[in-house]
Amino acid sequence: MRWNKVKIMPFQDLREFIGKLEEEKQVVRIAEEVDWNLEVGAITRLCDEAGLPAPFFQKIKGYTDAYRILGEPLSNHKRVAIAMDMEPNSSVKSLIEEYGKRKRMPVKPTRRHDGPCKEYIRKGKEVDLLEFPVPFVHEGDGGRFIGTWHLTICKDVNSGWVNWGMYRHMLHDKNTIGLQAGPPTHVRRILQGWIDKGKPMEIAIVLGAEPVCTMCAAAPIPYGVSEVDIAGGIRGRSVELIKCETVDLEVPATAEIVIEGEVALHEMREEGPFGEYTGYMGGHREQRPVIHVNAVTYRNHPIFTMMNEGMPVTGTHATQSVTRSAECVEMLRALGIPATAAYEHTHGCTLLIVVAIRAGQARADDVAHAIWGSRLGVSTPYVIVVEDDVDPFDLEQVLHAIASKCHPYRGIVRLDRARGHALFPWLSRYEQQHLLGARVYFDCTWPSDWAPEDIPRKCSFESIYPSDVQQKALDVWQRHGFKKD
Ligand SMILES: Cc1cc2nc3c(=O)[nH]c(=O)nc-3n(C[C@H](O)[C@H](O)[C@H](O)COP(=O)(O)O)c2cc1C
Ligand SMILES: [Mn+2]
Repeated sequence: MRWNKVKIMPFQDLREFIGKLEEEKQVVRIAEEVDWNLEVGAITRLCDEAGLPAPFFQKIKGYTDAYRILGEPLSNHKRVAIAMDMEPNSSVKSLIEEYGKRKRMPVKPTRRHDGPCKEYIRKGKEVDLLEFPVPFVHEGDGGRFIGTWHLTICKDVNSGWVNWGMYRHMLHDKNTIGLQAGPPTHVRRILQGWIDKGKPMEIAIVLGAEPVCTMCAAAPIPYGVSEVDIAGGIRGRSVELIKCETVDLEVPATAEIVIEGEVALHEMREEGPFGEYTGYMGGHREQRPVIHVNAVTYRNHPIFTMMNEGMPVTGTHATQSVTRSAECVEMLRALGIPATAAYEHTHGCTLLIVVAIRAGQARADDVAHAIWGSRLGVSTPYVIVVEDDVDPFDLEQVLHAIASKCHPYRGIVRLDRARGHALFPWLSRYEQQHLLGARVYFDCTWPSDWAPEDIPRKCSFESIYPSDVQQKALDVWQRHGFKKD
């Protein structure tokens, strides 16, 4: 199979990736003029709702055709597979396995002194973010959003470790933007370190990096582990970095747009809400940190990237379902828990994960608590644990396991007073503000104290008939023109 080939051919930049998407009919150039105010949003939302190619807008109202927008770059598993140089029709299971395999071989970045992201440099008073066609995405958003599909880069002020993440950025005006990032995120912890030292935090926001970098920025990688090295591993080649102009940070050299700035020390501004990854408007309008922009650098004819979150939630979760499922299996196995597979279904919108474990060799409570104790688990309050006769990717099998193996009282274990998240839709406003959440796991494993003969035997073709009888049945059906796949 093509994706088992040893050599990966990574994309050097977003433009090469768009070229490949064009070959695979996964992008459509939209030549007619569209308005950044809601029209770009409506077209991108329909793209996710109807499973359409990524819209590549060539002409935005009020802007020359030098400024373009690419919507939904990685909003289905086909485009994720293409980004990873895999067969476009690869199953999500194989994407997860391949991501897991490649991330075990991280590759350190290399440095460049010159790169396309420096074709235009605007500093100080020359900075005008309204130069870019920043979209007003959903009716009801708190403003135009400049950061919806990007990398946010900052550095731990004490250790020098560099973090890549993705946190929404609302545009306030021509040189200030917002930051919305809850306590589980690394930027939040790093920002606290700078505040404790009394220094404004340096930050860089990158739009239109080569696609794997952006995917890895949003992956739940532990504190202290470098997302840039993981991105190098997934690409099979180092990421090329270049120094920023005004902050002591480095960014991918082939990026389309780089925004450099500082998070003001004692200044907050109203930010939000925004149509969110849960499929609802989220993040009430509240006082949130402010970034003062010192410089913007960009390529000739820059391509602004964006992701329209909403319901159905397939867009954002095309990448999240891959990276988070792979991270979960790796984390459980590192703890000695024999997880055979895990899948964070796209419509669980990162709140729900299904984990399969070897029957009789692990306990559901260990699985749930390991997940909740990890970087991944803070945003995943629903855990469903099945045994390895159930395929966690198959929702019908998972539903059957819940109905047939999970005791309605003892099998559903609830935890009150667990950490919540400001964007969990089922929390009250007060609970969202104070991060007062709850968690639950569904134990769909047979109780360990049941005698083997008391465990109900599954009554399926493969489990109930001897192999010679199975073969006979297959032969009979085949002679009648039917095949079991
Ligand atoms: C499209 C998209 C938008 C996101 N927006 C936010 C956000 O606004 N705030 C936030 O805290 N996390 C957001 N996330 C999730 C974080 O990127 C994710 O938790 C990531 O692990 C953060 O990186 P970190 O672990 O290095 O902090 C978003 C993810 C995606 C894919
Ligand atoms: Mn991180």
